[in-house]
Amino acid sequence: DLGYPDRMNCGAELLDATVGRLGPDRPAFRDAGGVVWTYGQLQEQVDAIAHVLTGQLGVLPGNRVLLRGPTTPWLAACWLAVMKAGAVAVTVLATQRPEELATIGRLAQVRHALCDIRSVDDLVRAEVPELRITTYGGDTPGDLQRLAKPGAGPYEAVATAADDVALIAFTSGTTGRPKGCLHFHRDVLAIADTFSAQVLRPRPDDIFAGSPPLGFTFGLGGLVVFPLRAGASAFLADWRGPEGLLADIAAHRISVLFTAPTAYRAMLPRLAGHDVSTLRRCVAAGENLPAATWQSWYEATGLRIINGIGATELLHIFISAADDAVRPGTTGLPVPGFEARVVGADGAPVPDGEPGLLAVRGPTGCRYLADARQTAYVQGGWNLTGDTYVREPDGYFRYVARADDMIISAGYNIAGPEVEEALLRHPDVTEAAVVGRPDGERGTVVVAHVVLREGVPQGEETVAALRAFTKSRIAPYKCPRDIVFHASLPRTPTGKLQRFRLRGPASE
Ligand code: 3SK
Repeated sequence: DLGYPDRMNCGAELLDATVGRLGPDRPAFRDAGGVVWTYGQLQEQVDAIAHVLTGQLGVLPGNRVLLRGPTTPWLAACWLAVMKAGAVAVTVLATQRPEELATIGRLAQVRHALCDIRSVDDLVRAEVPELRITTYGGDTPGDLQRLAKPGAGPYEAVATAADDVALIAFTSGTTGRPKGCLHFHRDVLAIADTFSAQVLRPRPDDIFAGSPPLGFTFGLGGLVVFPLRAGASAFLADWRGPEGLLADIAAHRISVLFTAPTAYRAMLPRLAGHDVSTLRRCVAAGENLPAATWQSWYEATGLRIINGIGATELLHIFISAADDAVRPGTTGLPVPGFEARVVGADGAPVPDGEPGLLAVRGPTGCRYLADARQTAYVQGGWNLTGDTYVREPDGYFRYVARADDMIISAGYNIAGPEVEEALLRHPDVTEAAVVGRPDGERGTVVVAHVVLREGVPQGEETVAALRAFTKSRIAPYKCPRDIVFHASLPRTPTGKLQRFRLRGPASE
């Protein structure tokens, strides 16, 4: 029990309470243009936006407000204003296309949108019925700035109930069918008071940065909720590739980094010439972190990556470990406040050391918006995440594969990530995705889709070298029958590998 009162507003708790505790003068957000907003300035902006929402726009508590734009302090301020106004934020990605926006608009029944001027065209094209779009930001002030009345003064946050819905977060849909996940005001604080406070342990002088967008709860938590709850600051800018992130770390003296395993891998060969000595915490989530990537980052920087598994359904990370508790090759232990176990198809726990389905429960949990898949995801109060895991005898949880990514070949169970891990240890491989392909003889055969280091030839010699390399590391029955080279692998807008797009005949 995190002891929250029945009435609380997460926007007020994150912003007003922090200003009350630490004063208005500390930096809150920095942007790519070098602008720094102090907590006091952020509070003024947020309150001005909240006045426009409830005044000129007529937004009522419980109304759904879609938020869309690049990662900027303005977007974060709009989110906080929606929270303080007691409305429900529907966060989408600036990269989502009209068709996806139309689906989200229809499912969430949004009637209002706050949208960065630079991202408005596709939202207009989505033709969401009765949607009133108010633009903000960019170099030219949008409607929001024009509507704001100077001197409107402080805005008193709506006294929402702790279990009023604050946020509808859409899953990125690795299989293309998005689901809206409802999260309460108390859930937003719970992720800060569990994973952040107890595993990450940020300090007020920390500067956060990272690649996940605010429309992905990995980014919203890591770049807005966690820094504000700790009285720290965040550098808010769009992902500009591994070189861009490394340059930002050096230029803005970043100390806490949130990004995906792929980005750590992509930064590794580019570390030389970039000062990353200000980093003290590195978090990886969004997909499996191979032990090889953890080890290489540790050797190059001396930093132990805090691996984590999170889910939009549970809002943020629920299994993780930091510092001396890290065991490379595992995800870690249940975050304090969460419980986890590994179960069989019947829902009963399987013995330690045996693979099964990961089940989790804790202060946050899945409530899908009008979606029949709820009953499959939550059973007996446990959230079934769709991942195959093993609980080791020492209580650590080790990722095996997404449950639907297990490959059964000639009666053998093969976990794609184990084969990927073997391939990724080869110095010429930068990305690997291993899937099954139907085969008349063996049922399914293992196919590896690989991105090579720049300049490595894609010919038969490389195929033979990778085959020999994997055979020296894992049992021959797990080794790829075919190896297909790609310039990049298909990913969702939040960076998750779309293995389903690689299944079927091996082709470029
Ligand atoms: O979806 C994920 O993988 C995730 C990871 C960390 C935090 C939040 C999320 C949604």
